[in-house]
Amino acid sequence: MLKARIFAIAAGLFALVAGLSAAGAADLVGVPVPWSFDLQPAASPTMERIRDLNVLLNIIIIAITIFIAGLMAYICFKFSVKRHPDPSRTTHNTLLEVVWTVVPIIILVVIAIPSFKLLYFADRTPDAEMTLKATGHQWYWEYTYQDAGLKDVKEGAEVNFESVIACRGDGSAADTKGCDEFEAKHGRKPVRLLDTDTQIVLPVDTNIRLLITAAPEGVLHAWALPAAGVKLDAVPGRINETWMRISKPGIYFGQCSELCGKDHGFMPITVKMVPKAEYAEWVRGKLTAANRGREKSTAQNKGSGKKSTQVARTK
Ligand SMILES: [Cu+2]
Repeated sequence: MLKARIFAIAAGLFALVAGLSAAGAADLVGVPVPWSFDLQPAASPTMERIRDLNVLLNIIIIAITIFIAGLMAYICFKFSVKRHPDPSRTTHNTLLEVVWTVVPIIILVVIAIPSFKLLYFADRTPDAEMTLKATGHQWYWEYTYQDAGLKDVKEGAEVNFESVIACRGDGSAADTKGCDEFEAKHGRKPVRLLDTDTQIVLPVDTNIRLLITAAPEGVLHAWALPAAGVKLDAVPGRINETWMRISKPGIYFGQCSELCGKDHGFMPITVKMVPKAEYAEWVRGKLTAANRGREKSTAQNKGSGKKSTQVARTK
């Protein structure tokens, strides 16, 4: 009876959790749901490997915990004063000392090998198809498509925009304004503290090189997109590199993940993954506008004798 009831509760909990993770895997990825746990569903090869490593580590941790707890219970029972009034005076046991030194070393090696493989895998991709640079400011992100990934786009063309939190959504009058604007534009309420006024649009099934840095006059930030397994420090005066490849279209959420100051909690990251054709259309629209501005500023710079600020494509 009791067994059946425990089984029913466990099955119910499992169904609830499975349902919630399915809900989390919908169009909006990375939205918090009540009672959820575990990592976000993997959307990139890096995240798949992070999840695998997580499973391996959990198996090792649980096995060690059970072994140590069992050993402690056995010792407490077997060698209590009542059952073992006359303790042994043994101080050394060579075999035991070798075992308890060598076994942890083997465990660490078993952990280190996949860890290093994963570190190098996430570090960079040998064949990046496009390059996105993210710059952390106090307190928002700026994005530059240094290489938009279109073969026919001329050198120096790039897209640049700032991405600021859509609204803080804490209910105060000043904050609801942005929320209403967002809802009018997107037809849904903004996800609290995760939606931005300008989404990063990226193509699916593309190796995207990510360059992460922070404004020279600013502070440390970290660009993180959990579903893609990306979390990298944004350091003033330094460019860190990583990459991602996401296959499923959708809107992915992340946040600044380095305590950076008073508005650390208000600099989210919103990535919209779209089919390649849709991305090409979007980026072309942005490029035209960007180049028009660039041509104008180049003409002005020439007039004033300044050098052009064009940036060469990274290829
Ligand atoms: Cu930050």
